Amino acid sequence: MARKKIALIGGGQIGGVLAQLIALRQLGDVVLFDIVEGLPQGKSLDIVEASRVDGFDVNVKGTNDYKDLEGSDLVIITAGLPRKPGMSRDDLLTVNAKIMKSVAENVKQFAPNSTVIVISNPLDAMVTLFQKITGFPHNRVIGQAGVLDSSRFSTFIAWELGVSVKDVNAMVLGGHGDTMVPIVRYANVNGIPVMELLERKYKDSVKAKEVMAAMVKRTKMAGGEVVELLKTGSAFYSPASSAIAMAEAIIFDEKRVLPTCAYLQGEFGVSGYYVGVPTVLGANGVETVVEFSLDTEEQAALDKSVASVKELVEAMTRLGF
Ligand code: A3D
Repeated sequence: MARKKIALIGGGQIGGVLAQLIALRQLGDVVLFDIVEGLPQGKSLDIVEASRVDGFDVNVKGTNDYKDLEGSDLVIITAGLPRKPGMSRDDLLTVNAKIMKSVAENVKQFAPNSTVIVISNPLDAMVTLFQKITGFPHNRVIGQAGVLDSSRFSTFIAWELGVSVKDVNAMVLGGHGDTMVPIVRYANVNGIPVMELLERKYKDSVKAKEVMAAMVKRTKMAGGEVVELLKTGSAFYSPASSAIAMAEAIIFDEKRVLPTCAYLQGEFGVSGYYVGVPTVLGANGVETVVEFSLDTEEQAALDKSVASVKELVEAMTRLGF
């Protein structure tokens, strides 16, 4: 079987980690694109020069030429500015929409058959814009956010309960902003509801609810927490790992059920917008949106999150994108 060709648009913090992870896991040959001359070439050379040590056998090519994307099976986009302390993701809208427009036009021209994972923020708007410009089928244009937000939520639960994070299942839905919706009711440790475990731990249901509320709040603000600490950029290891999980599901046709920023056509009461929901990810990208019933509170929280996604998309349209 020929090796897959994976193009990474944006050779910054996330792009670099993505390239290294793809090489280490031998998922395919990598083309690392950036507009900054020397940056993708330097990072690619640095990664490849570890191939003997790490024992991987794939090519990693740095480029400033979109033509090198030709034949790409998968494209992962991180081009765009990250947040600085005090900024919201939405503050990046104008500058990153301009960047996404040029990226989309070039991906459309040079990698028309690729499946695309967008990571650039504000995520829901950037995925929407990319799809609008390329006209690629919605199942082949998706965004990474929910895998990371869910992993953050799971990490906090594991710390709180003193259990392996590998046994925690917790999901975050909605837009990738402060209104995201961690689903508490279905959060579990190997099938055991997290709320029951918290109630047993504290022998007090009010305290258990407070502890959960704090974890939910920390999850929603987790990106900002890292930004405040780093001061010069945003999270990059965990977003890269999260996109790799999605890429593997697509490359190996795994049919994994992962929260994905996917285009909705009536599911969860939403039509015509990209929002984070559980999906089956396989060779065809989003193969199904996995619907399940939300209680009144969860649906209200999701509706609020969708409203903020709509606002963002409308703001983008007003800006002429
Ligand atoms: P950074 O290290 O600045 O890398 C971005 C790269 O994009 C830089 O190397 C730029 O030179 C490059 N770039 C700028 N304009 C263009 C262009 N027109 N074409 C190609 N490349 C260009 O940022 P980062 O890697 O830390 O973050 C990248 C994006 O991901 C930002 O928008 C972040 O906000 C976003 N992000 C998303 C998540 C999610 O979970 C959705 C998490 C963390 C960061």
